Amino acid sequence: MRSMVSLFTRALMIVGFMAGLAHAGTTLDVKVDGMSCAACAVKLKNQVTAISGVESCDVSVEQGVAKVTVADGADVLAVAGKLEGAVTAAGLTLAE
Ligand SMILES: [Cu+2]
Repeated sequence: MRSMVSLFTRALMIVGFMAGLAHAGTTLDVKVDGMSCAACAVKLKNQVTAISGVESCDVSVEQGVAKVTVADGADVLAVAGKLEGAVTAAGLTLAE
């Protein structure tokens, strides 16, 4: 099981990656392990779009990636910090 320190570091890495992109429509690419079919993608999309501040989420099962678009004016750090929980709730795991 991952430590909270690890989760926090991951969130910081995601936010750091897009630090220069503090505009509306910022997109985070989240790599996910465990997706095998369209149902996995739908579950993940539903979990991610339920996060406050997420405008949309497009999931590619083939690439194992969820493209998360953060809403205009949303707190990107808060969104990033909730992504792993959404992935876990969908029965999947964040890729290392
Ligand atoms: Cu599936």
